[in-house]
Amino acid sequence: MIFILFLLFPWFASSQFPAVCNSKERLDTKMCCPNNCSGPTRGTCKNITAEVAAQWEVANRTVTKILRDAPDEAEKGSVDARYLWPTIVFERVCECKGNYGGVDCSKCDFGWTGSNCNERKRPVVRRSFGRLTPEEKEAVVSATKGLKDETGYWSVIVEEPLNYTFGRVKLQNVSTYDFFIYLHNYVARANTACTKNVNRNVYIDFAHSGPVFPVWHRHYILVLEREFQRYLNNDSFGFPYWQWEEHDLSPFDTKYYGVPSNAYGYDSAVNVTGKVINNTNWNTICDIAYWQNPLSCENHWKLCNPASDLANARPLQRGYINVTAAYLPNRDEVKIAIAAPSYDAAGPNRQYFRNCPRSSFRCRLEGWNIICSADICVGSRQGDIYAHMHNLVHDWVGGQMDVVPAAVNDPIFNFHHCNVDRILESWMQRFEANKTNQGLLPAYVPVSGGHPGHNRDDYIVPFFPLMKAGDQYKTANVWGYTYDELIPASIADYDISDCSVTGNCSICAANTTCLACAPNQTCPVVLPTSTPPMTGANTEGGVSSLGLELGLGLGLGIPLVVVSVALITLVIVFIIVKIRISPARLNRDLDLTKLTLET
Ligand SMILES: *[C@@H]1O[C@H](CO)[C@@H](O)[C@H](O)[C@H]1NC(C)=O
Ligand SMILES: *[C@@H]1O[C@H](CO)[C@@H](O)[C@H](O)[C@H]1NC(C)=O
Ligand SMILES: *[C@@H]1O[C@H](CO)[C@@H](O)[C@H](O)[C@H]1NC(C)=O
Ligand SMILES: *[C@@H]1O[C@H](CO)[C@@H](O)[C@H](O)[C@H]1NC(C)=O
Ligand SMILES: *[C@@H]1O[C@H](CO)[C@@H](O)[C@H](O)[C@H]1NC(C)=O
Ligand SMILES: *[C@@H]1O[C@H](CO)[C@@H](O)[C@H](O)[C@H]1NC(C)=O
Ligand SMILES: *[C@@H]1O[C@H](CO)[C@@H](O)[C@H](O)[C@H]1NC(C)=O
Ligand SMILES: [Cu+2]
Repeated sequence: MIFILFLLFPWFASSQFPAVCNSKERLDTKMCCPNNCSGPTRGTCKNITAEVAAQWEVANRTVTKILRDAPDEAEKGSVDARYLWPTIVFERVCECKGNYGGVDCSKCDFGWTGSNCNERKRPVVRRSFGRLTPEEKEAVVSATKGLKDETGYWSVIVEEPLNYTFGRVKLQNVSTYDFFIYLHNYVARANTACTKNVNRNVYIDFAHSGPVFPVWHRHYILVLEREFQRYLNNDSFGFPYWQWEEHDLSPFDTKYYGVPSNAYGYDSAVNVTGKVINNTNWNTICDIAYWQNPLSCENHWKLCNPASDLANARPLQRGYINVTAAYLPNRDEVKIAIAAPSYDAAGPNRQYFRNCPRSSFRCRLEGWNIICSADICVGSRQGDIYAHMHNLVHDWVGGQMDVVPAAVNDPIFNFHHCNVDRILESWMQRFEANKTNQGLLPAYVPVSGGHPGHNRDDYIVPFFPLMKAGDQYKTANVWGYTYDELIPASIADYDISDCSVTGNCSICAANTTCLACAPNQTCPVVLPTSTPPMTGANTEGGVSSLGLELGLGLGLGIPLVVVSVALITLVIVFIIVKIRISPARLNRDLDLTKLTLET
């Protein structure tokens, strides 16, 4: 029965927005309740305006006001539909009962199966790309191309209303893969480049640089995995991860996703050639911020229009564009990240952003904190303070991957983020697996006061059907998947607060002995491998906030970092000195016009 429904309404697969809601009537009535939500047994069509308004009431008002007043801004000229998501577009949507799911409740929620969706789905196993059989790798590669070429499931916003009483959004039906590129582009729209004008000096992003980062991307991979399962007609397909902490380079093969490039500099990026990717076969979209001046607000603000981008599609590229010396983080750095005691933590001005206290797992994972380990030490107070962990991997790949709004054009993005999710799961399991700490998974924070989209009860923008950040914050088994291998936390969580004033120390032991140095020294210190004490200490490293005060971004200042790509026997170390931007820029207050980026 489900199967027949599926054939009849293939576009009910799930999420922004089901293609079937791309009709004048549905847009005019602001109602997206396909199939009448399979009601009354499975779901009902509900007006969510009051609920969404209440959520936004508790969010940071400075940001809410900027978004609300958007039409006043000459640069924008239209309403920002992320505001009160998704009610600018649809006010009535399906609310599914029990474990039913999907936009019309005809499917089961993640992790459930059976005709009544009351049986637990046997968890799919997500494995390292390198450990897949040649046939399995081949299936992933061909499905990537298949999803790039199929349409009929999704539609995206290509025009927003002129103001709150006049005009409607315009949707465009897009290919399944392009839908994912778009999602990521849309959340980060105008995040950095527009901080001075459109966003009035406030960094606004609905997926990055804030508490929602780990769960936003967890949800993203779940939705993506489901599309691969559908395309491959294989319910037990687990999305593979790129095990970059082991410096596994197996996805980078001309047989698969093309080779990496270590060319440095914006102009030296190279075109990617792989099995399904070449100049004519893999059109990029939403990449204007990559191709044109990434610092231009207009390029960041412009809504992505997949159809018109198609007309002048450019090749996918790789190569360092802005970080002097990127490298792949290693296992010890990941272990240090996993040692964090809290999910997230507010900085000195009560903000959850980049200047996070050391206790914040989210910050360590995303890559805003200096992270050092025995054989490699990154992080310099003078240099690339933002280039760590997840951020750094984006830098290492370069090309579109290194510019937030364009990043998903490179399919490597997905394998990277699956690994990021595996690190999140490793961190969660530290608490879950410890019997004495059962159920003591640190709480999702904040409940209120954070930027909209980042609070516990906020709907994650721009997904559809709707999902709350705090609801997504659950271990993988709840969502019906698992990893073949997690990373154990076996490194003590050093409290660097005591020696945060000693210029060159990046990581210090609790007794203030400096264990690793920055910026250009490697400290051959072997970190102890004891189990981390879960102190819950909430200390402020002062590192990132210093960077903010100086207005440092990636590539600003004098980055001096050691690059080390180790392939069992091969170790390449090189140091590059580069002065990126004139010192005058450093004097500006809170200049966040970072051009590379952190997805
Ligand atoms: C939803 O409810 C609000 C008031 O609560 C109302 O203004 C709006 O028209 C309703 N929308 C729909 C699509 O029914
Ligand atoms: C988008 O695709 C859906 C499903 O194929 C279709 O019902 C709808 O009419 C299309 N909308 C437009 C504007 O092309
Ligand atoms: C489904 O996908 C998994 C990989 O996740 C693979 O091992 C299995 O062979 C696939 N099953 C079929 C029937 O293709
Ligand atoms: C990349 O492809 C574009 C468009 O086909 C071409 O103009 C350019 O020369 C290529 N760049 C390199 C480095 O091959
Ligand atoms: C609200 O957000 C603004 C902009 O990011 C920030 O400066 C301010 O500190 C935030 N307020 C609170 C109470 O977090
Ligand atoms: C401080 O701690 C480090 C690492 O645990 C240790 O190697 C060092 O000997 C200690 N120093 C002192 C003075 O106790
Ligand atoms: C380390 O970096 C500083 C500037 O950050 C520079 O003055 C010094 O010469 C460098 N030392 C080495 C050994 O490269
Ligand atoms: Cu991202």
